[in-house]
Amino acid sequence: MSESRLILALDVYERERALEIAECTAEYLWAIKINWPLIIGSGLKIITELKQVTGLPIIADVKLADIPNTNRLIARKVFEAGADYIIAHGFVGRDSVEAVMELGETIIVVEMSHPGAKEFIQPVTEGLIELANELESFGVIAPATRPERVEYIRSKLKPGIRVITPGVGAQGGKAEEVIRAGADYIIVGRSIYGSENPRESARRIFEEIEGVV
Ligand code: O7M
Repeated sequence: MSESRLILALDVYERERALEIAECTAEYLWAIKINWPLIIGSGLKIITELKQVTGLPIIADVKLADIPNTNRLIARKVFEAGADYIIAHGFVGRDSVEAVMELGETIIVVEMSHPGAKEFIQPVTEGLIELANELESFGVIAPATRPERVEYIRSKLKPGIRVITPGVGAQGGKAEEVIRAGADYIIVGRSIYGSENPRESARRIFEEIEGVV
């Protein structure tokens, strides 16, 4: 089996449910992304538990968007809890992002997947791509709902900076299409954890993108 390019967005509240879904889908995943719903519902200790159960990297999607000191205070606790990657907003400025990057691998949001992203974020995507290039972040977040934007963002990014794309499935993005557009990884939440058979759903998406170049 080739290395997976699928990231599970584990947006449930309950610890037991999270661990159960993580364990049964792990075989088809590259990493698990946790967001505020799971952190609020189960606490930061869920990171260690997920790692123990799956052995996978954990991406903490806390979307940091504060002054450097506050970003640093939050990021420190999240990395101490075992997160391998953290997600930060770039629009707050270089100093805020740098404060996070000093502590660990960082993924910068350069454009979002929802319709409202066109109002304020898309107009500044260009500058956010430049920021990611200058700081050489681990990766960026780009919208799977707009494959043409993924292609554009990929074309402007330094090689080696990963393009990570949420919005597949529930938000309308198509896994294979967005990988063809240049995404390194896709993020899928509801279409896996909300399905009747999360393992089977993860397997189907894994197979859909396996081998796509
Ligand atoms: O597949 P879904 O729609 O159920 O879940 C998508 C996940 O990706 C969910 O955790 C969102 O918070 C996240 N996400 C987006 O959907 N759109 C974005 O533009 C950005 C993110 C994200 O992961 O940001 C880092």
